[in-house]
Amino acid sequence: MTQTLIEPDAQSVEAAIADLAGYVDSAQDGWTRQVFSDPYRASREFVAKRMHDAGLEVTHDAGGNIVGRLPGRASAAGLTLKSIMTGSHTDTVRGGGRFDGIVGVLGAIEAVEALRRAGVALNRDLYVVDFLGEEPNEFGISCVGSRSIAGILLPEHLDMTGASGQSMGNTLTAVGLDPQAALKNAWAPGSLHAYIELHIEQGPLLEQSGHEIGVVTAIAGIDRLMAKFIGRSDHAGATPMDARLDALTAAAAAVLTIEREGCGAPVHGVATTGRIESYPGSFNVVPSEARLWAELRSTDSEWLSGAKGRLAQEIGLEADRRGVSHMIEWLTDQDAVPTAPAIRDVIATSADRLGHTWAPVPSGAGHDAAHMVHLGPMGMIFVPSTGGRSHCAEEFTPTADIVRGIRVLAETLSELDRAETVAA
Ligand code: HGY
Ligand code: MN
Ligand code: MN
Repeated sequence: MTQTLIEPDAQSVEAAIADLAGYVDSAQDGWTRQVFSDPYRASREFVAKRMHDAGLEVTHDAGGNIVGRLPGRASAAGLTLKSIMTGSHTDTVRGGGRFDGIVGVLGAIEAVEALRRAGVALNRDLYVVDFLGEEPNEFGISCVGSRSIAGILLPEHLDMTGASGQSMGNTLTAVGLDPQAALKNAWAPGSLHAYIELHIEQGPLLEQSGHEIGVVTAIAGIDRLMAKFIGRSDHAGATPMDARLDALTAAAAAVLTIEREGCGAPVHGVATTGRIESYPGSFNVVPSEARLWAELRSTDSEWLSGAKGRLAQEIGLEADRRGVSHMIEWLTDQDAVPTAPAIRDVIATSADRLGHTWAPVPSGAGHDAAHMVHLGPMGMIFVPSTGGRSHCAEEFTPTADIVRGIRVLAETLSELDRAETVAA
C-alpha cells in the first residue's frame, strides 16, 4: 500500500486541458482535432513537451504514437522487469469535446508528476502513450496507433481508401510515417506487466448512480457496416408510388431496422446509423442509389454476432420488397473485451483507500485499451461525464472529478508496480 499521499496538481491539469483545447480546427464545431489534420499535428508537439517536462524520455514510434518512458529502479539497476503502460488519445471526432482521450493522456502525465512529488519511485519502467488516431478516420479505421503497437494493424488497413480517394497508407506517408514500419511496430504479446487507461465515461451511468469512479468491466465489441441500395431513377411527379424502385426508402427502412435491433438488446447493446447519402439528390427524381454507414455495439459478443445476421436478413427482405438491390460491406469488427479482474480489484481497493466511491461499469465506447489486451492484462478507470454527454461540444468533466481519477490512476500504478505478477 502506498503510504504517502499522491496528490495531482488540479490547476496544472486544468491549464493543460485548456491549452490542448487551443489546438482545434476553428472551421468545425466543438473542439475538433481530427487525426492527420494540421491542428492535430501541431498539438502533438505540445503533448511531447508536456511528457518531456514531466521527466519522461520521449520518442515517436513507427506507429505515429508519442511514447514517454519513465525508467524504473529495476532497469537502473540493470534488472529486467515487465513494464507498465498507461495512456489514451488526443485526436477527436468532428465536433467533439475537450476530454475524450485527453484526460487519459494529460492525466497520466500528471500522475507521473504526482508520483515524483510524493517520492514514489516505481520498480518497473512506466510508459505513457498518446496513441495515434483512436477515432475512426475517413478510411473507417480506428485505433491506428494502438493497433500498430498491438501488432494488429494490417496491410489491408493501409489499402483502405477514403472519400478523398487517398489510401490510408499514402496518408500515413504524407504525414511523415513509413506505413511498412507501422506494420512492424508490434510489442511482443504478453510483454506488458499491465495496461491501465483513465478515460471519461461518455455516458450517464456514474452521474446517475452518484459514484465518483467507474471500474470498467468490459469494453464493447463494435461491428461497422456500409450498406448500398440500387434502385432506379424516375420522374418523381409522373411515376406512380407502386411503380418505383426507390433506393432511399429502402435505406430509410434499413435505418429503422438498425434502430429496432439496438433497442432489442437484452443486456448492453446499441445500434446507430451515423450517415446516409442518396443519388442524385434532387427533389424531382426518385433516388436510384443510397448508402448508409452504421455500427452495432455490445459487451455481449453473442448478441452482437446474432444481431449482424438478423440485420443482414431484415435489410435484405425490405430491399427485395421494394424491388431494390442491395449489398452490405462489414467494415471493421472489434470483439468485446473484458478487463482483467485482478486490475479491477486494484482499482477498486485504490479508490476505497482514497475514500472515493466507485461502481463497476461497462464501456459502450471503444478504446485503445481494447487492443492493449494483446500485450498484457488490461484495466480502465472512468470518471463521470456531465449529463452523460460526449462526442459533442458540450462534453464536460469537472477538474475535481478528473483529479480523483488521476489520484486513483497513480495509486493503481503504484500498486500494480509492486505486484509480482498480474493475472490477465
Ligand atoms: O467510438 C468510440 O467509441 C470511441 O470514442 N472512439
Ligand atoms: Mn471518442
Ligand atoms: Mn476515447
